[in-house]
Amino acid sequence: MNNRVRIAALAALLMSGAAQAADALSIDVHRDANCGCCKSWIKHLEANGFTVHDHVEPDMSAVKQRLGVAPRLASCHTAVIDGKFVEGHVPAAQILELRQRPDLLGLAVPGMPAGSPGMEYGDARDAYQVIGLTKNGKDVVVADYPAK
Ligand SMILES: [Cu+2]
Repeated sequence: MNNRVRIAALAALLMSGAAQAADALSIDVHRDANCGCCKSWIKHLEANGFTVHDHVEPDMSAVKQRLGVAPRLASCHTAVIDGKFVEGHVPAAQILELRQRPDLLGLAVPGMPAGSPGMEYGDARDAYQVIGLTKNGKDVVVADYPAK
């Protein structure tokens, strides 16, 4: 390889790295048209540096089925990042953690617990857990938020 080719190859490598970093936090959110708490969760993601692609869906249960969200894990909106699902009001911190967990197909906060991101009612918080679905179909606790 002569120097010019080497420099061009290096530049291409650096640029692809930069492009990856730039869209690394890109996330697709699927939701019903009139879901207010879904919009609040989107604001939480944007405040934490995510670029959100918002998709209004006519049939969320079909979306959940297509994305492999088990009914026991279901909530309102369903997001997708890196080909993995993020179901319900999952905090940004665990979405970042999901990217380091090749064992997981996705994350969920089942139901709509008060005090989770996008479900704020003053300072009140229900106890809730962030559940990971493993490739073996098992639920594991990824984070535990106590009531307050
Ligand atoms: Cu909700």
